[in-house]
Amino acid sequence: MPTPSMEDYIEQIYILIDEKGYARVSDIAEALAVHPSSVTKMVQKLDKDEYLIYEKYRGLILTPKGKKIGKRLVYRHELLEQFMRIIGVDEDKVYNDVEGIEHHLSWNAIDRIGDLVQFFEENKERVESLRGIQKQNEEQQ
Ligand SMILES: [Mn+2]
Repeated sequence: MPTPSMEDYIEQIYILIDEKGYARVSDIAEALAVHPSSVTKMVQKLDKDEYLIYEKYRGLILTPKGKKIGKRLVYRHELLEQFMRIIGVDEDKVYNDVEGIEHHLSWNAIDRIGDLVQFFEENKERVESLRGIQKQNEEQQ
């Protein structure tokens, strides 16, 4: 299993390739706000662990294993953002909160959160009813 830091890289590389067709070391460094030399180091490790293939002057491509996990990591991030919005977290906190928790939940918890999101998505009255409780609680504070 990749470490949290490896997960951040794989997730970002997957997004870059999905959006631009390629992922350069400089783009990855910018997206993750890290030094390019850290990216090179991590990319070499990811290559060694067979998540991607890195050729110095030709860029990098994800292996099937890297693609599969990248896709899951992006799904997990998006699901958790959806979850945060459903439970009513302030929009300006959603992204950072997801970044803070995404690596620390089991896939079991992710699947159950998926059920919960589905439960609310299937019937918007459920969201309204949750908002009612939230309003009550905020008024009591
Ligand atoms: Mn993320």
